[in-house]
Amino acid sequence: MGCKRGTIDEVTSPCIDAGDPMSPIGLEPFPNGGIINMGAYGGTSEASKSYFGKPVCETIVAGDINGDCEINFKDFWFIALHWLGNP
Ligand SMILES: [Ca+2]
Ligand SMILES: [Ca+2]
Repeated sequence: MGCKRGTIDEVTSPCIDAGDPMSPIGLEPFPNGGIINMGAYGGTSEASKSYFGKPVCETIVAGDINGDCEINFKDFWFIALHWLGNP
């Protein structure tokens, strides 16, 4: 993996959302992509925010789990992934 400890790149970091999908997001600020970041800051309030190639939506839509401003199968996938799961 190209995710080196201490690498901080707000936009292109391969660490963003590269953690275990089953791990709790922790304190990652929204939008956090629905997946914990890899690296020293993953799951903390210092984690890099996910980047979707467009400005972050200003209104947080209920049901938009990963914060890409759209409610689609990806959000359902995140819900299903953690459905009845142990945090
Ligand atoms: Ca994340
Ligand atoms: Ca979404």
